[in-house]
Amino acid sequence: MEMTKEEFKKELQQRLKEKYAMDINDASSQELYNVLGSVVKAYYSDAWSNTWKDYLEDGQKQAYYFSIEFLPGKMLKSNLLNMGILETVEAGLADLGVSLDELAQVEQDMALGNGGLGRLASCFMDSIASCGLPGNGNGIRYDYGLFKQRFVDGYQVELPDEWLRNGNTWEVRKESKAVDVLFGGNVYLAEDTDGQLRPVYEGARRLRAVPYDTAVLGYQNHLVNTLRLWSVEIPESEEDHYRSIEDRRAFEDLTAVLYPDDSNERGRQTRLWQEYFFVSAGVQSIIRYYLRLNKPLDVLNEYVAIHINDTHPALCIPEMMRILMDEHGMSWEKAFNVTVKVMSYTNHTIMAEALEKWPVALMKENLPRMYQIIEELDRRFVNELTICYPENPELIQRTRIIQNEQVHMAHLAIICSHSTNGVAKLHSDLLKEVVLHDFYQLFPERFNNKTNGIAQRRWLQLANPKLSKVLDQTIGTTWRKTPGDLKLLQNYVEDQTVLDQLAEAKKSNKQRLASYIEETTGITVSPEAIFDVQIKRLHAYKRQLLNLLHILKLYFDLKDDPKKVQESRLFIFGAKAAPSYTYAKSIIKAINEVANLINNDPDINGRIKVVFLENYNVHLAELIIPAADVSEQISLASKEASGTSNMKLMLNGAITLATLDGANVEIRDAVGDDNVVIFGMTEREVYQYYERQDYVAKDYYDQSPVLQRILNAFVDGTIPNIYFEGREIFDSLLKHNDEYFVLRDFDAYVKAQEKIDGLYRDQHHWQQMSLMNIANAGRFSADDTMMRYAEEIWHIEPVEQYSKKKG
Ligand code: RUG
Repeated sequence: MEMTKEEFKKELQQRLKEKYAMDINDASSQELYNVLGSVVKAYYSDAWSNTWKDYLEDGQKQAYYFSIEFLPGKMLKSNLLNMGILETVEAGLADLGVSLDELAQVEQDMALGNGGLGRLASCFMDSIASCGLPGNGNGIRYDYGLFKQRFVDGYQVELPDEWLRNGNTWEVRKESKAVDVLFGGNVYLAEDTDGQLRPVYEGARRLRAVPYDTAVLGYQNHLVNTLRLWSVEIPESEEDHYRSIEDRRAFEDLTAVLYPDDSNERGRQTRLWQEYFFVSAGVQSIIRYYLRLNKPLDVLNEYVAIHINDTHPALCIPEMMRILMDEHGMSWEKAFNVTVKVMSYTNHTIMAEALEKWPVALMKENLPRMYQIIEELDRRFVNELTICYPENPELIQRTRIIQNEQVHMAHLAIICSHSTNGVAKLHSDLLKEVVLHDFYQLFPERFNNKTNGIAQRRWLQLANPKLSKVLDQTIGTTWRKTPGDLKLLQNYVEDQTVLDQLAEAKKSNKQRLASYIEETTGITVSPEAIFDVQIKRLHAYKRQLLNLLHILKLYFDLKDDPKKVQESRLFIFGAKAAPSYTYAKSIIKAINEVANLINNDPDINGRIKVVFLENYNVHLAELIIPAADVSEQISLASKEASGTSNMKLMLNGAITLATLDGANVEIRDAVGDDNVVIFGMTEREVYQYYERQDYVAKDYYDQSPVLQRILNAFVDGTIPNIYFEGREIFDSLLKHNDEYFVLRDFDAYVKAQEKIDGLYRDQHHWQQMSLMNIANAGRFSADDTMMRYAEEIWHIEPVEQYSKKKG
């Protein structure tokens, strides 16, 4: 994949002529972007097909990462970076009078995910390829990605995300690889001509799953894996089955929209269909590919690993059983044995409401064969446990797959796979000790931790070229391939020149963000202020409300004493709320109204500003994160499984202000107590409250005039235009006893914020802390995380190593 600047320019101009019969000067940005995309694609196409062929010829074991969400963001620059031609292309375009940055803006963010879960899947895809690992993604090609968020009078309004409107340069439709997926109808077992019992389907709906493949380029290693996303179509042979256009539409819409909910999934038929659709299509295509290897199916696990990312793809298990038994005549025992060895599962939450369950009736009606297999899996599990633990029927009741007329997807995933992992040490411990304790006792060897990681190339090299340059000049360039080498930066903690350069890079990123804020919101902000950032989905447990209460405290303090010594602060929020989550939407409205109040109050004179940026997405994250001074990670301890914005912000030199939750604990361990600010209850204290049931939020209000003034502001008109929302928030804290202990942690949070203020005042020391954060962020590289999945769960090896062994 090599190319000189002149070759690139020639190729671009040639293709522009071929496609649009135009010269550079006449082409629109969209046209240029399309052509640039096709040039880039042509450059990696050989490597893509070679990777595929090599895997096949070598009989290489491959991992398949099944996820209902992928959130890759824009791909142009990351593809160029990974191909090693970012600078060549940038310079070539500049020669032609075109800015790469401007062209990159034309690309629509591929937002086929809600937040952390989907973004993690995409970071993993990048790292799998960059580590030379044979691994592919499998998901859904939604016609509409996560909704576009607009604020109208401070309220969140959701608009459709028509990301495919101008086509998608990166995907390749693979009609010949389509498979059929069956839904509904009746299934019964009947003897076939060979005497075997086989399922007979009556009245089932047959839909076609068509794959769209996207290349996933490894970082400068000539390896190109595949992200396969499935789209629904109606097979020609089935067209007569549709009585009306509306009837047909309902099926065609199966892959139309992403469910805009990241943790509280309501039981919906379409969602269940989506889950089965991409799982069935994916497993079928894996088996079809495997059969080309001419190996027996009972050693499938030596060639294939399937990863179930959260429970949404857990139907992989019965679907694999179905294919092995119904289509290939394997016995139940053998099929189960292989399936367990092939499958592994990651849990991403301990929140009970987010642990998926499907009503038996719904599953039976829509996926009758799946249900039959699940029922048998459950029956056999119960039988086995009854033999092993005859004295413990409660254990059986608690762990079985089908309970109270519901299918528990996490139970299915744990019982029928060989590995269950959490996504940060604390989270994995909680799974073992509390949430999945029964399963841990049954299958201790299956439980493990794999702390999340981030694609450091995107979040540092691409998002923060200024900092990257300082790093190159200071510690050389090896960190670009080996993020652990960022550690070398620690040697410069006393070097004022380096500290100044880091400060300069941060300032320039803050200026860039300040310009964006001014352009998009009209609010003028000073790059001198502390940029205090909370970017994540809006959810009560993440406690954006705690942040808001503190902002109000600062506001009232300054109103009372305009001379109060306090660093200027810019509070930046980015968050989408699920459209049906009214409480989260009320918090958005409240933040926006507080922002209006404070930003326009002449007494405050700009010393505090609050900006809620619309439509938080991957691209915006790339702009905000490099500019952040403070990283707000303030969820109630035990609730955030890991978090990943915490890692991205740390890597970009922000100081973490955090509770000991999720991966914050490991961030603290990595940088040491002196380089983070920790506050609030520990997860143990939270559990103690749950046990004693003695939290009384109102006591905190009654005893604190400060809290009284702040909370009253929500209902007494101090914060304007939030009559209903203010009451809802006020009541959630006092009448409904503050589910996420916001009031309990408030004082500690205020003190922690005061500490931040003091630390920032000493700029030299602040820069040292910032440096230590960058230097110690290497361990959160998704490359390392993926190597651990590869070695300990999937048992796959980097291709290089594999070839060496063969040689
Ligand atoms: O809430 C979690 C985050 O803590 C975590 O970092 C991320 C990736 O592991 O997954 C998020 N998550 C959890 N998204 N959806 C769920 C529940 O299904």
